[in-house]
Amino acid sequence: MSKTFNRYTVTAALPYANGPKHIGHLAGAYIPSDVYVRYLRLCGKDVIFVCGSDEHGTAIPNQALKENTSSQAIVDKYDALIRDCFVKLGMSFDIYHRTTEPIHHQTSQEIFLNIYNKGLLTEETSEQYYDEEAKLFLADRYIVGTCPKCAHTNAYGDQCEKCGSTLSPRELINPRSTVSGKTPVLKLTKHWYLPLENYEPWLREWILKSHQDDWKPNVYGQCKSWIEAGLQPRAMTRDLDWGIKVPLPDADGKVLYVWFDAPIGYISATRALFDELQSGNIKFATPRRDFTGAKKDDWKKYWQAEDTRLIHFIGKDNIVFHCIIFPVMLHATGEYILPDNVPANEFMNLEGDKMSTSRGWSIEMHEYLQDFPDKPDVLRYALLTNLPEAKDSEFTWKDFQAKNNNELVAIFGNFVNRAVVLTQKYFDNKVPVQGLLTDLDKKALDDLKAAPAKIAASIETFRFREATANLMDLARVGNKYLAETEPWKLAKTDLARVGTILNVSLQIAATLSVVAEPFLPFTSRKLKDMLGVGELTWQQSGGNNLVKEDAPLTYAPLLFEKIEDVVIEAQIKKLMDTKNAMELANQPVTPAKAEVSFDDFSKMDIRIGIILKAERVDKSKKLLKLQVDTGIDTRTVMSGIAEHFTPEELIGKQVTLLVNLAPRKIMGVESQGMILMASDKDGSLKLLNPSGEVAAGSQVS
Ligand code: B3M
Ligand code: ZN
Repeated sequence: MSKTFNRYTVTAALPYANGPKHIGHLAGAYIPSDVYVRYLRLCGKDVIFVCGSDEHGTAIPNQALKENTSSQAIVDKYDALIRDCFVKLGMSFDIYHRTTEPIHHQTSQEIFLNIYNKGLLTEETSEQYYDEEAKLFLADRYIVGTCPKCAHTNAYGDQCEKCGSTLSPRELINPRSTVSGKTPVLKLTKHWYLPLENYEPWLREWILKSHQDDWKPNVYGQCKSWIEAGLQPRAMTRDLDWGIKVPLPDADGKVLYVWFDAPIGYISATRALFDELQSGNIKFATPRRDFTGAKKDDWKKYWQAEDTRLIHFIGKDNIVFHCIIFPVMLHATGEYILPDNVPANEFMNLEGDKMSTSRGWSIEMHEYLQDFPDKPDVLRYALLTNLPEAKDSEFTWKDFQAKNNNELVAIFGNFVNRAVVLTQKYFDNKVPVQGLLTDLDKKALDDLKAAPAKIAASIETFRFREATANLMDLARVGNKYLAETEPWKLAKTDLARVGTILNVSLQIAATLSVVAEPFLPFTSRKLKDMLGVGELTWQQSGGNNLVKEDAPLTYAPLLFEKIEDVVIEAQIKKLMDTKNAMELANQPVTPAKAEVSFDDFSKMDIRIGIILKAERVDKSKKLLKLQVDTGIDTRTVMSGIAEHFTPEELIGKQVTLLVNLAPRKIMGVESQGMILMASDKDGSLKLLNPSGEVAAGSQVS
């Protein structure tokens, strides 16, 4: 017997405000959760949708180091960027909060003390990795090393991004500090641990027994393997100066582990929502429904009432935190409900490789919006039809183009456009009389009637790819109906019949405007305005009288436009260029050569010369034959720079050259010296010339 729920709390993983977020994050947690909540709202459910920036953890100070700024500046910058992108991509949170807000610190410390005062945390002094040069204990993300499971050489202290294994720093082989690069030492420090092992029987009951059928196999499976592997105590505090202070007297220099405070961010965001709604002092709330009469303490209904359904939307790398650690924390307090489902998605890859901002192999949300500002729904649709719901999936720009051109334009847009344009042409832009229905009309209306329930069934079971396909199937019904009835051919002979066909078509379009809203909110808005149907509920969709006879239609441009090959080719080139640039930037610098003595160095006679002549060398792609005025004499020097400079551009240039290098024959020509060049990471060669004009023969020392 499934439980009856009277309200919903839906959360989407709080993205770290440590940098831009890419479209893979959208496919993981954000688009699915938005579809789900928008659907619940259309069904009139009491639902809140919370998210916000995750602003603690080592990812933030790490980025601050890279950008040579403060952690606060980093979270301010990226919280704003991510927040803006979510708005432009139609994420309909009721609040997008921040974990640096005081109410979050307060809520996190309350929950920590609740568990601590119950004696449910264990205190342990143990050896942790310490960076002697940076003078700081190294939290998980500050340590990298070789993964013991897959030998990936840059695995983090808590997780290997390559094989997804959850690790502890001591498991890493050849650990090194990401701060100083040095090998860390072990140093004693005290922390407070959540003894997960004590909750194994309870977790077996709560997850393995009662959620065996309703949690997705990928989620259930990961939880099962975690529990079967034997749960370990997990430190809930860290030696860091960025984070929420541990509210205990003997905890100077210690903060709450980010994965202790971050999930509490959902609760503090809910508290902030009702604080703001009740006070009217709106700072982060963007209420998407009528919250009239909301009271400050209403947040408790959404987190402490057993008839509330709590659903966490996340990516697979967050499963253990949302299904094991956070539920244990909530259970330990004895005051909170537990997630009823955690429909985590796997990863979305990009053009055959794992998406990664740091490797330059990603499509950042803000970059997409810069290039396609008027196409948020196209991205939503392309992602929805490729969601990694059961296994990793793939985004390719070609597929993005195909989904837009072959489905959104050719089916959805084409159907609506023909129905509206023909109504405009033959019926003065007013909904025609429906009149007598043929079997074909009735079939179309039967398919229409059945569509919302099919889409709903998929959404209710978190199968959003299938739900999106069911949505497009309704547009196909309309498209096929027009193709079979060909009203444009009947206008001269049977206008009444044309009217019936267009009326039925507009009924289909009206339902599309409702059931498309969770998936394509911007298109849905345009369609509703075009048809003048107002705000219909999910229950009203599928009906045969949503658009009233003689009601006026509002003209609107095409819902979707074709995307040309040249646009896609430019995106693919941009992706390759970014990746290449990142690879170069991340290329390690050539290590220094063995030490030489000053005497060794002083034997070299390095001068500034001027190139008088330059010519290509037959049968050689690389060589140029140069005549160089060395100030001492004019001599011939052969140099492998033909692929980097034309002879013409070298004439008159000052160069740095080693004049006492023993002469040697190159391609039959005696070369008397060597031009010194800088070889850049991308393999290009740059001349070394003085910062100002100097006489030929000037010595370099
Ligand atoms: N900040 C997301 C991540 O792993 C992490 C989620 C927190 S949800 C409480 O990037
Ligand atoms: Zn690994």
